[in-house]
Amino acid sequence: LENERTLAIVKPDGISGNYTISITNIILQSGFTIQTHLTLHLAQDTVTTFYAEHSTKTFFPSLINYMTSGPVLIMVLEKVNAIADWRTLIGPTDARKAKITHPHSIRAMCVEDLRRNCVHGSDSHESAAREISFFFPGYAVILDPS
Ligand code: YYY
Ligand code: MG
Repeated sequence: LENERTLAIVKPDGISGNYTISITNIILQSGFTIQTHLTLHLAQDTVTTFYAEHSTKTFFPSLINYMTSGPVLIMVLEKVNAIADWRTLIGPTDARKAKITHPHSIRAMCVEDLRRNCVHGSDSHESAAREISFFFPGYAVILDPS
């Protein structure tokens, strides 16, 4: 089994709610390594491009507002099966549902809300490849075989 990488983001409500340390502890205790990280206050253009797949959705303006409302912590996580395992750890998109169906998930721990759901995770190999290189050019989703 090969290591793979995924992109994780602690969103503005995760930072302002002081969940960063709890979240990074969960990440490390779950066997991920943090390959690189960056704290940024994202610009509207950056979020618009990052979430381009959602540009036609009714929630898009509120998503842009939310993601530009404060700094975020962006990380590249690595382990075997990183992409699926990080999605499992964060839980369902709607944190109100996460509290019921996935009470130990990160989203259930942090939030009450559908829109402000505390964390991001790449949803597929293709997304992870695109999202990692979007913020960290030179970092690949899979390590070079050597
Ligand atoms: O991948 P994930 O973050 O779980 O959900 P997406 O369907 O990709 O939506 C991205 C982001 O948009 C979500 O984390 C919250 C927000 N959002 C929303 O505000 N309202 C919705 N009905 C669906 C998603
Ligand atoms: Mg998504």
